[in-house]
Amino acid sequence: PYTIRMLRGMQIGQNIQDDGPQSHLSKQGTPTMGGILILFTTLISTLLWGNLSNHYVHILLLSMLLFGSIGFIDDYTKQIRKVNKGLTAKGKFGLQILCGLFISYLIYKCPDFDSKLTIPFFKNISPDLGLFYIPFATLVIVGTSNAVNLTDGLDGLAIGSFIVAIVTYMIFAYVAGHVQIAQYLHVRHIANAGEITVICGVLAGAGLGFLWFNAHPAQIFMGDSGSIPLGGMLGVIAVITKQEILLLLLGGLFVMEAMSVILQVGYFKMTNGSRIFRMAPLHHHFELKGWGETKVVVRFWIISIVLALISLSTLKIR
Ligand code: 57M
Repeated sequence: PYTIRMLRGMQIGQNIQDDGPQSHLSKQGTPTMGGILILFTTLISTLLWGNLSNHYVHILLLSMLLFGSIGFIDDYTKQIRKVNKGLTAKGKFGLQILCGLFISYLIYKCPDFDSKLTIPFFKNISPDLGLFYIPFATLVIVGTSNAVNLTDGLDGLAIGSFIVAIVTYMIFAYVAGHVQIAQYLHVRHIANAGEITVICGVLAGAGLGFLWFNAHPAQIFMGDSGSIPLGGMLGVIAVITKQEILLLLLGGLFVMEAMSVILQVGYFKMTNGSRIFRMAPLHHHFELKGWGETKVVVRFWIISIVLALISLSTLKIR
């Protein structure tokens, strides 16, 4: 509440564009950049509970810092300096790719890391990408960062689905980092990856704390300072735990939202103005069909939970 009051006092409030669903106009001025609070909490808890000599912990904290800075610069220019509309789309994407490449290179260079892929439901197929692992991991990290950002358009939607995904990865990280359990489940053992469990737990806790205030009607939005680093970290965790392909299924909701934008924009350009959906990203389509905001959010959470349960089943069904 203190931060919300402070942001209000500093007039860091969301400017609602009038081309979106009309129901969003009442959200004008809602304090934003709450993501900083999530990142700060994550940092403090990781420093308290994480093993600070673990290189995967270093990489994740660095990812948070790099992607958090991109989101912060965008929010800062939009919300505080109010000089322009934030970073240009190309500028933001370029910075994300640079950070993604750097982080992927660091992961690739970790002594206990290999460039083989895990294919969900198939335990005997694991193609080795070699050096191509770096662009592949960059695609996963940058794609996830953008997909979570696009999903962040309704109260509680992005953070709720993020918590579901991160709790699932918490289980995968524990399994991959535990020699006996990994062996028993025929999952690739990744030495030192068990420590990622702590960061997943921390992110889930910080996310729940944020959701308390972001639940409809939201008292605060996370802003790009939240959605870009949270998505980036989710991608990095998928890469470190060697469950990158699984993210397509586990994060299926984020994929669906991003695909709806790609399809809508592509079709819009091809046909000079026709649309597949009433509005993209997909959550706006259902809002314009008359579903209430909470109905869309809760139903999308249900989809996330079902996808998480199917993803967990890959631990045994393979
Ligand atoms: C993120 N940001 C929200 C908030 C949040 C290419 C195009 C599809 C891009 C896309 C886009 O800009 N996406 C980026 C969407 C915004 O939320 C802020 O942004 C942060 C996340 N980055 O934390 O600070 C609005 O979302 C609502 N919101 C909530 N509760 C929350 O907890 O209600 C957010 C968090 C907030 C608030 O209203 O203001 C956003 O939607 O702008 N663009 C779009 O998404 C636009 N779509 C569009 O133009 N579709 C076109 C096609 C052809 C491109 C179409 O389908 O016809 C929509 N967004 C807006 N207006 N503002 C629709 C039109």
